[in-house]
Amino acid sequence: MRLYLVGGFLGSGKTTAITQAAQIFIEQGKRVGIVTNEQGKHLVDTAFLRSKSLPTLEVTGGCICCHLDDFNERVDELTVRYHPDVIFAESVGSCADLVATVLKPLMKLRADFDQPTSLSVFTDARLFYRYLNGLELPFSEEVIYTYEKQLEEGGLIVINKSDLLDEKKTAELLPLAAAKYPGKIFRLQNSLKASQVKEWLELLDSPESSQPRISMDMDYDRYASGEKRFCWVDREIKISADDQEKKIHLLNIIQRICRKLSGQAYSIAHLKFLLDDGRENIKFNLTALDDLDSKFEGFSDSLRALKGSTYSLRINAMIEGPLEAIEENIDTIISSELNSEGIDYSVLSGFTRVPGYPKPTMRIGNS
Ligand SMILES: Nc1nc2c(ncn2[C@@H]2O[C@H](COP(=O)(O)OP(=O)(O)O)[C@@H](O)[C@H]2O)c(=O)[nH]1
Ligand SMILES: [Mg+2]
Repeated sequence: MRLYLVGGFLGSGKTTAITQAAQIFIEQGKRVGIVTNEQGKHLVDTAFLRSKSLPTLEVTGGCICCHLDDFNERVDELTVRYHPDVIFAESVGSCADLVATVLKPLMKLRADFDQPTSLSVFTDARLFYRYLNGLELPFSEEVIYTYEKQLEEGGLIVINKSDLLDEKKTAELLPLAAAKYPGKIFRLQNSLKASQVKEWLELLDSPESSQPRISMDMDYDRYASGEKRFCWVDREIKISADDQEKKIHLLNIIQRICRKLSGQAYSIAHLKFLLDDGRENIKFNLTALDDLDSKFEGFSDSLRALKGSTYSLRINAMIEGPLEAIEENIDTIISSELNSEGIDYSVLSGFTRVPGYPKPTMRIGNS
């Protein structure tokens, strides 16, 4: 059984690439299992992957590194239920130190994984460009420490969303990256394209794919101070919108929350919505560097395609900013938008947390 561990910053495109990759393997006749991982409890990604009939289990409420036993249990469960040939594991985007706390421990604990296991580190091309050029970044220094450490430990860095960077910037980026990180493999990728995701998989299975085996020096106090700046807010609501007119309020909720939390007091690591009518779903995902208006183009058309009368709306917000304000804004927008029109809704579940101090289950340094 082959493990593909996919790390990298929040919103960099890990789930998108895994979704494509899983479908590619399935078309090739392989059996696939996926483990998602977030700080929250009611994950948009899990619901999305399952809606595509991809066998998916999750580690929630913290990262794989600090919940390695849970991760192992999920892998065992996937093995018993689906007999996978390959497993994709996505780590929380605010997580680093995966070589020492996940890869090395798994090599020790699990005889059923083919060696070597692979680690890809994803980054949004636009964020990486800004970082390498010393331009202003949308997150605090504490959070950027984790981003830097993710890049440091990756042998293969997938510079994802390459389609969102113009040619001139792309041409500048690669030499800068090679100069700062000698020896690493950089791969420009548009994960919305299956052909490019297929090439990534081929690279991971090729001998030139460089796999990191060195545990980094990691300042856990600094890492923890970055983690603490994030707030996670989950909501899942059920809404009756039995005529087309009412659906506009679902769109308004998503749009208003995005606008509010794009304000100065916040940095959006990710803001994800999954709207499901029981048969089909649409996903909306905003990250700090996205232009909201252009992201919304097309989204209202997708909403029109949903035909149900009852919807569930799942919201996952991972945001740098004050927790109470984030929660209050989300809840106020939901209630004001729906109450003003007398639309029935109920809150199915909710969850809020600020990640705690990272305490890996097992950490293996360099011997
Ligand atoms: N244009 C473009 N968008 C992408 C690409 N990969 C992911 N996205 C979008 O980026 C957002 C975040 O992606 P997601 O896979 O959820 O990121 P994750 O948090 O790393 O799992 C989503 O809106 C995706 O559709 C890409 O290569 N190009
Ligand atoms: Mg994801």
